[in-house]
Amino acid sequence: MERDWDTFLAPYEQTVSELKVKLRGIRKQFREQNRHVPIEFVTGRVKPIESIITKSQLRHIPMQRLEEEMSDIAGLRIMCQFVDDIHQVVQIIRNRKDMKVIQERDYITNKKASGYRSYHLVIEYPVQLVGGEKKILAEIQIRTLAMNFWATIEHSLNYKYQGAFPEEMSERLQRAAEAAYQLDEEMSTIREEIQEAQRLFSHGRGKSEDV
Ligand code: 0O2
Repeated sequence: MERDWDTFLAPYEQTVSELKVKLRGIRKQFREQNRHVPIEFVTGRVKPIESIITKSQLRHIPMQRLEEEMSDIAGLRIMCQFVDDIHQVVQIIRNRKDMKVIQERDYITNKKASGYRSYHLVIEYPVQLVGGEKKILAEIQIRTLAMNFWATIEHSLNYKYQGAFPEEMSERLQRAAEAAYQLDEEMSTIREEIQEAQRLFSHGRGKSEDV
């Protein structure tokens, strides 16, 4: 039987819209409190129908099991300035009462063979529909701007090569991923040194500020 995709995807559309508002709300709260904002920006999308079908065939997921077995139909991405911010955002999400973390994948400590780095959370989000509550799975990818820069370009190149990079190209991409990671490390070190200098400076003046 033909699937009614509009009806199937409607709760996912609602989930992505609500989560974008909520995650952007975290950013606003930090700004209002004059604290360092751990979230740079948030994006979200519902997986296109063709991608759902392709992934279900690749992973042998039966169409009637999509809700339970495909956790990234609703997808959110949170971009951060620093690696430390990622851990702070993960903790904020773990503490929330309006969503439940059901899986965590740390591709920062354990990068993928491609060189990909990101922190992935699968959450269960109760969306309120006219017919009652429905629990929707959503994937939240949390990464630095440098990780996002690499992943965005690698993803579009991958699409052009249909996943079959020549060996030399994948080695160069892995090196580029490492360079992006080194950049993150260096930015964190610079930030720590600035924070330390501020602490020493404000010590005498009885003031402290968040970098
Ligand atoms: P799209 O177009 O982003 O939606 P598995 O791969 O089996 O370990 P699974 O279920 O695919 O597990 O989840 P995983 O690996 O935690 O997350 C998959 C998503 O992470 C991908 O979604 C990408 O968004 C991202 N991702 C994972 N590996 C890479 C990579 O090597 N390069 C880039 N650029 N992104 C990656 P989709 O559905 O593949 O694609």
